[in-house]
Amino acid sequence: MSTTDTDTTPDTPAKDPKVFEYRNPAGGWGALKAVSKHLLHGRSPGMNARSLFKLNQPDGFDCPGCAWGDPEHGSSFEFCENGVKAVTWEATSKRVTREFFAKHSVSELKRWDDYRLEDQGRLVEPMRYNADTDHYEPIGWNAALDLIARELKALPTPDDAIFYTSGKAGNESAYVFQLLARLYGTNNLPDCSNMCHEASGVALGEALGTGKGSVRLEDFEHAEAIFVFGQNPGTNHPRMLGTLREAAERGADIVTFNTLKERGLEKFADPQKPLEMLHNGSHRISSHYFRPKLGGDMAVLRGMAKALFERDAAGETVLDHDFLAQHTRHLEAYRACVEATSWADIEAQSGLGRDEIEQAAELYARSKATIICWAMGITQHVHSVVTVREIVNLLMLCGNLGKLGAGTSPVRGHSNVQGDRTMGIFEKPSKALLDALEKRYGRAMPRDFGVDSVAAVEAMRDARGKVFIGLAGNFTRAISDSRVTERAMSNCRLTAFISTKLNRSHLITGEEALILPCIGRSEIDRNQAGEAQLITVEDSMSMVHGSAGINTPVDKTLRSEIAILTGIAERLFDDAGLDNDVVDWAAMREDYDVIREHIAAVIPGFEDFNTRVRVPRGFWLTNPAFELRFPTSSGKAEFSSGPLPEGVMHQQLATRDGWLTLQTMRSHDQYNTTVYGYNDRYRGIENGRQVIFLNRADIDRLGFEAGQWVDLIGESNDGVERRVDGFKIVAFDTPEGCAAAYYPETNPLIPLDHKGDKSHTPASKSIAVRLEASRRIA
Ligand SMILES: Nc1nc2c(c(=O)[nH]1)N[C@H]1C(S)=C(S)[C@@H](COP(=O)(O)OP(=O)(O)OC[C@H]3O[C@@H](n4cnc5c(=O)[nH]c(N)nc54)[C@H](O)[C@@H]3O)O[C@H]1N2
Ligand SMILES: Nc1nc2c(c(=O)[nH]1)N[C@H]1C(S)=C(S)[C@@H](COP(=O)(O)OP(=O)(O)OC[C@H]3O[C@@H](n4cnc5c(=O)[nH]c(N)nc54)[C@H](O)[C@@H]3O)O[C@H]1N2
Ligand SMILES: [Mo]
Repeated sequence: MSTTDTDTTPDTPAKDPKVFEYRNPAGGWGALKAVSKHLLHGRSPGMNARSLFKLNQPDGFDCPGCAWGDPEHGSSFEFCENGVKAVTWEATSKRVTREFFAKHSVSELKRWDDYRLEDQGRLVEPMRYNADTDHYEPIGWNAALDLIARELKALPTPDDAIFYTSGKAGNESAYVFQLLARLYGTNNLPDCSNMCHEASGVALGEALGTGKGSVRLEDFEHAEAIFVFGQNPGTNHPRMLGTLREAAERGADIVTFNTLKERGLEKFADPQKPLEMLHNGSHRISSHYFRPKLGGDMAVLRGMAKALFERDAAGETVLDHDFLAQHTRHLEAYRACVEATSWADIEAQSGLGRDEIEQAAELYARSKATIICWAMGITQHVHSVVTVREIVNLLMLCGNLGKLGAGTSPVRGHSNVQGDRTMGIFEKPSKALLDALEKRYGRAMPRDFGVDSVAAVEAMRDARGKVFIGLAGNFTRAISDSRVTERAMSNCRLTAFISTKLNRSHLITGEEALILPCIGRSEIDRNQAGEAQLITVEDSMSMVHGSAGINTPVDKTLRSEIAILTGIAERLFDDAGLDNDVVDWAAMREDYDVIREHIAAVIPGFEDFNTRVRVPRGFWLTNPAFELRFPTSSGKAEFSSGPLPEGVMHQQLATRDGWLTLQTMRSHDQYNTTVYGYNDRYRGIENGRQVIFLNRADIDRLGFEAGQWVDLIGESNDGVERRVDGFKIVAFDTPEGCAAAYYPETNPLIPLDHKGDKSHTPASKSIAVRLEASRRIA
C-alpha cells in the first residue's frame, strides 16, 4: 500500500489503520502498558528504567519532552508516558553505522517513512554525502568541521548562511550558536518558534511588552478558573493533566475550547496515584467543554468580551475598573469595536451559539483569578496574533494579570524553546541584545533582521548556493510546503545537521551535505579531562534549571553540540585572528561554566548564573507582566481593537463546493516529526497514520464512505500540485467543515505563503483541502 506518486512524500509501509472506540480515561493502565512497551523497544530496558528516575529531578536531566514546569516539591517520579517515549527513543542501543549508509543509498532512504528512519537508532559517526555514489560516507570530525568553515568563508555575504535551531538545544548551545552566527555577520537565526508560538511572542510583546507567559506553576494552585484553548495536553503536555486535575479536585472550573473532544481534557487517571490505579478510578478534567470551529476562537473571545460589556452597561460589577484605569490603555476603542461586532458574526465565525458564549463569559466573570492557557490551536492560523491579543484583552477586562492564580500561559512546545529565544536565537534581535553583545565582544554586530523559517525557504528557493546549518530538529520536514521546501534545500551549496537521529532533512542534500551526530540530553557530557558538564534549560514558566545526563553516550565518536559548534567557530574565525581572541572557544568547550559567564554578562536576568543554577530546581526569571510592569511604548498594558478577521478559512470555504478546512496535529505516538509508533490511542486509531477525520455529514455530502481511501488536494494557485495520497476516511466527532489529519505527512498541502499575519507561522491549523477517491488504493 504505497502512498506516493511524487519523489517527496515517503512511502508508508503497507498499513491499514483500524478504528476502535476508546472508552477509558486518559492515562491509567493504558499509559503504563505503553510505558513498558517503549521501555523494551529500545533494547536497553535497564538503562532506560534508571533514566526515568532521574527525569526532571534536581540532580537529573530535563525531560526532552515538553516544556511544562516541574513542581517545586516534586515526587520521585516526574514523568509521563510520552516523556518515557522521548527518553527511551534517545537512550536506545540501536545505531546507524557506516555499514548502514553503505547498504542504503539516499534515494532509497527517501522512500522510507519518518518512523523507519528514526527507528534505525542513534547516529554515531560524522557522514558526508557523495553525490557520485548517492551514499553517505564516513568523514573525520576535523575534515567535517573544516568543510563547514571553508564553505562559510567562501560565501559572498554572511547573509547567504542560515543557522536554524530547534527547541531541543540547551541554553549553552543556543548561546554559542547565536554568537557564532552574529560574529560571522548575520541574524539569519530562524527557529522552530517561528512555526510554533511566534504569534504568542508577537502579540504578548505588543500588548504587555514581554513575549513570555506570566504565570508560574504555583499560580495553577490558586486559580479559580483555568481556560484552555486549542491545546491537547493529554498527548502533548501530559504532566499538565496532573496540574489540571488537582485544580479540578479543589473545585476550580476548567473550561476547554477545542475543536475536537480530546480524551485527556475529559477524564484522566493519574498513573502516579496507586490507589486510583487499583480502583480503576479517574477524575474529570474539564468542567465545561466548548467546540468552536477551526479558527473560531477570536470570535469566541470577542463574544465573551461583548457579554461582559453588556453586563457592565446593565450595571453589574463584572469588570475590574480600577485595574483598567491604572494599568491599561485604549479601553474605549476596544469597547467600541466589540460593541460594533454583531452576535450574528460572532456565532457564524466561532461556530458556537450566543448562549454558549454567554455561559463561558459567566464562568469567567465569576472567577476571581483566571489563567488562560493556549497552544497550537490558537497560534497556527492566519489571524493568530490578533487572537492572542484578544486573549489578553479579555484577561485585562477582569484584572487577571499580576495577581496570584491569574495570567497568560502560552504552553510552549519543545523543552527549551523558550530558553533558546532568551539566549538570543531570534532573527529579529532587540537593539538591547545587539548592544550588549557589542559591548561584551567589542565587535560590530549585524543590525539587519535575518530570515525566519518561511523566509529561509524562500531565500533558498530563489537563489542557489546557500549554506544551511541545523542545530537539532528536522527543518525540511517540519516546515510547510514540503515539495517546494525540498527543492529549495537542494539548491544549497551545503546542508549540515547536528542531530541525534536520522531524519528526512538529512536526505534532502545540498551539493555538499553533512550529518554531525551529537550526544543527547540523557547522556553524560564529559570534557577532555573527563569532567561531566551541566547544561541548562528554561521551561514554559520561565524557570531556569540545570540538566545533567546520566547514561554513557551510545558511542565514543559522538561529540557534544558545544564541541561541534565551538569547533566550527575556531576554524571559521582563525584567519581573521580577531574573534578567536575575543572568545576563547576552547575554554567554553572545556567548561560550560565559562559559557554561563558569557551569558551572565550579556543576557539580563542571568547575573550570577553559575551559582543560581546549582540550587535545586534552579531560579525564576521574573516576568514584568506578573509584576504589573509593562515595558510597552506607553508603559501600560495595551488593548487592541479591530474587526474580526474578514472570514476565517471555514467561512471562506463555505462558498467553494467540496472544500474543507483541515487542521494538522499530533498523534499520541509522535514527537513532532519523530514518529514513535502508528497508534493514536485516545482517538481510537491503531496501526496507521494515513487517516483523515471527518464529520459524518461531510462524508455523506461529499459522496464518500467511512473507511474509503482518498487523496487530499490542497491549493495550487502557483502551478505547484499539492496532493498527498492514500488517506483512510474516519468518521469522527469534529464540527462540520472541519477535518483533521496528522502532521508531517500533510505538510505538502500547505502553500509556503499560507502563514500568520505578523507571525509568519505556517497556518497549519487551517488548510484548504478537497478530497478525491484515491488514485492508488481502492
Ligand atoms: N508527546 C508529544 N509532546 C509534545 C509534542 C509532540 O509532538 N508529542 N510537541 C511539542 C511541541 S513542539 C508543541 S508546540 C506542543 C504542541 O501541543 P498542542 O498544541 O497540544 O499540539 P497539536 O497536536 O497541534 O494540538 C492542537 C490541539 O488544538 C486543537 N485545535 C486545532 N485547531 C483549533 C482551533 O482553531 N481552535 C481550537 N479551540 N482548537 C483547535 C486540536 O483539536 C488539538 O487538540 O507539544 C509539545 N509536546
Ligand atoms: N503541519 C504542521 N507542521 C508543523 C506543526 C504542526 O502542528 N502542523 N508544528 C510545528 C511545531 S509547533 C514545531 S515546534 C516544529 C518542530 O520542528 P523541529 O523542532 O525542527 O522538529 P523535531 O521533529 O522536533 O526534530 C526532530 C529531530 O531532532 C533531532 N534531535 C532530537 N534530540 C536532539 C538533541 O538533543 N540534539 C540534537 N542536536 N538533535 C536532536 C533528531 O535528529 C530528530 O530527528 O514543527 C512545526 N511543523
Ligand atoms: Mo512547537
